[in-house]
Amino acid sequence: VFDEVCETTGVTLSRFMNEVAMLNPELKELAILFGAIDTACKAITNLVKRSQLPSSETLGYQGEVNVQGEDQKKLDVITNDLLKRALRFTGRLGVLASEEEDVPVDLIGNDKSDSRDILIEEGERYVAVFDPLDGSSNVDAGIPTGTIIGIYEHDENCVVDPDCLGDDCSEQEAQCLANTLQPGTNLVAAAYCLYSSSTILALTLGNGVYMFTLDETIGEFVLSKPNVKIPDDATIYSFNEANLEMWDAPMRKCVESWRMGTGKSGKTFSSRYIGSMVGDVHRTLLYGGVFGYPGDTKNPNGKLRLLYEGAPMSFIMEQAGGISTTGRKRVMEITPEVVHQRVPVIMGSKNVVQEVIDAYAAE
Ligand code: AHM
Ligand code: MG
Repeated sequence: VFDEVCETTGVTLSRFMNEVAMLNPELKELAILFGAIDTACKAITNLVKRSQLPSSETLGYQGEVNVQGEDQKKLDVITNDLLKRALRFTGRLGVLASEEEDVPVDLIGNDKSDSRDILIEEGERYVAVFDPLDGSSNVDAGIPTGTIIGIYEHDENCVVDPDCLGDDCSEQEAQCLANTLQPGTNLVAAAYCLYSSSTILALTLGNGVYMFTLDETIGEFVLSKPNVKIPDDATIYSFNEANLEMWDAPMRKCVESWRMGTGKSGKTFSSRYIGSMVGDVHRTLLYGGVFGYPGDTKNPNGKLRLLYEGAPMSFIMEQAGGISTTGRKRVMEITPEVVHQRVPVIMGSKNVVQEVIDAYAAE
């Protein structure tokens, strides 16, 4: 019976994670976190899909005036709460940081945002960093959005005593919250979920990239692309070119050479830009090319956030055989100093991104 089920459904995400956990018992807890991610991403799929319907209960269609700003904000908040709750109730999380939380949330000591007690399991604990709905300003136009998640190990000695007082308490808290400020090289897992014509969940546990497509007929993520590798060469670039005049000179020169066909490949490039990082990176992984949000004169560190956008997406890109750089440095090697720190990101096909690194080096 089991074989038959698998033949009809393929390898589901839960089966995949179960097998990973059986072969690597130390990853058992990680598999439980992915169970929460699995459910949260399915729920977010439905929220995004239904958000523009007049009958949408969660958002309540407000008509033309309010549909822009207000509903958008609501969706950000709802998806943040959804993912946060899904992850924390696994009992395997020590602390989390999110684009939608001003400061990291300590889940062991005193998460003041939710008064319900949760059981914290003994054993391995993790730190989750995420952007629950990246590119959410696109939702009104039905344009793809995505969730980005990074998982780090938690320092097991770090527990805030719920009865601590004053300075003692803030010191303990600060130390625990600093658990979120780890470089990408410490990531044990990263994932993104793309909400588009299909819902696609891509993940890495540090051993290649696996993509799962949501099969809505059975409500499961099914393995659709095992061990994805990005092409080493391709002729697509993906930048907000309106900022070109403000970019660092090496970046500008590279894009200009790709336009003219005077880059290393000698070919003229095409431009593709959704303005939704998950969608743009997903396409780049599959078709090759380069996606970036470089530094410019107004924002020397670009727009994207290191912790929950730059680092997890760079981990996935590198695991698919690509490169991710600021132009001067590997994104994965940067230790964040603050949670919402920004970072210039240029990632994609090996040979194309190498041209950017070379241009910066020649500066
Ligand atoms: P957000 O976190 O506020 O949604 O912004 C991040 C998004 C990315 O998905 C995308 O790559 C970038 O912003 C696009 O920015 P721009 O509109 O400046 O091109
Ligand atoms: Mg974002």
